[in-house]
Amino acid sequence: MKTPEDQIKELEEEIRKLPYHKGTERHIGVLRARISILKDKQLESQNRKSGGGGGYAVKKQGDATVVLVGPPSAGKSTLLNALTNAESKVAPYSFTTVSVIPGMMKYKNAYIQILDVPGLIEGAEEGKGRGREVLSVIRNTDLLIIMSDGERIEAIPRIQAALERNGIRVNKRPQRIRIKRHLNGGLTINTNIRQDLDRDTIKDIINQMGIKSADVYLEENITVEGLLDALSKNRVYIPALYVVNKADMGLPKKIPVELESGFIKMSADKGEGLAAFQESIWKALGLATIYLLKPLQEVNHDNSMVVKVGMTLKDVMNEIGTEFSEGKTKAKIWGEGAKFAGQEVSLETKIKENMIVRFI
Ligand SMILES: Nc1nc2c(ncn2[C@@H]2O[C@H](COP(=O)(O)OP(=O)(O)OP(=O)(O)O)[C@@H](O)[C@H]2O)c(=O)[nH]1
Ligand SMILES: [Mg+2]
Repeated sequence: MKTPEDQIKELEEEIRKLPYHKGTERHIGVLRARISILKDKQLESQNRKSGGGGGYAVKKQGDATVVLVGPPSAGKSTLLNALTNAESKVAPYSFTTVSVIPGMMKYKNAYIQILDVPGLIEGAEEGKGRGREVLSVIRNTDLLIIMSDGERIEAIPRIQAALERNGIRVNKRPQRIRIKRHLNGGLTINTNIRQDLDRDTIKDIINQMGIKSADVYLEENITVEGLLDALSKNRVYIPALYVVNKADMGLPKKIPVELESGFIKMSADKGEGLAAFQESIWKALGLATIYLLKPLQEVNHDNSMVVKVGMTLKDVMNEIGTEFSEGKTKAKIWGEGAKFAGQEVSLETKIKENMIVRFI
């Protein structure tokens, strides 16, 4: 019997041989759907094998979790030690770190957990070493730092590609596709937006993924990739920052396209660029600090709280103790976001970094 790996290889080979144009689009779409199903099955069985009791299971702690990945000797442990209380072994040879080392970074009242993981992602697909477990740690993080040095900058897109092959979408968002499944009635495709893909192609792909009856709403111009992602259970979407370490040794000569939108330079062992890096983490995680006042308290910065950008005052109220908010229906705000000191606002108001709030 053919293994799933063989089947995937055969299907990929078939796609490679086909020219891509309108006439083959539908057939290629179906083949890609079949590959997607096989890969999902692979991922599921690997996750089962590596799940439960693995030595890498690290409890998530703090306000958010960040994972450092990169090729061996990029300086991941050096960086972790510089930012946190951790003491991860640093050495001038590869694969020094062999398990997940957690550290806690305090920044602007927030506790951010940073995990230093072994440089095992490339090759993880072949089930090598404990790469599988590293991938499962990455799947559960809030932010990824992909780190290399100037000489090996191409390791960054290579690692990103390896993550993508494992269903981890880096710096992407899911396409806007909604699927309402039914027991019968066939497939209907609903959209107000011009689609590059034919309806028949879209229907064939959805059918191939095992959905025979559903109302499908396409709220943007979808791609085959986006559709397959929406139909798969295994996709995660993780924001990432790119870091080029060892800037003291020189910067890369050629910048890969993935990094054209920006990257962070630093020298972890000289402590250069670390403050800007911390601020980038804070922004990428969408964290903000607000200050809460008790009912009769004067304006002060005593009670800080770490929240997520985009939260409303009502969301904040639902997260805090009653001493600040019991029976309250509105709020007064000071500082950032307030038109004047003590402005009265509704609970639908969105928080801003450094806002001072009293519920009334
Ligand atoms: N020149 C220079 N060397 C650095 C810098 N940061 C780290 N190093 C050195 O690079 C080597 C590897 O650093 P580690 O922190 O052990 O690297 P790692 O990424 O944790 O490596 P593995 O655990 O093997 O994956 C050590 O000799 C560090 O002293 C830097 O900013 N500049
Ligand atoms: Mg290390």
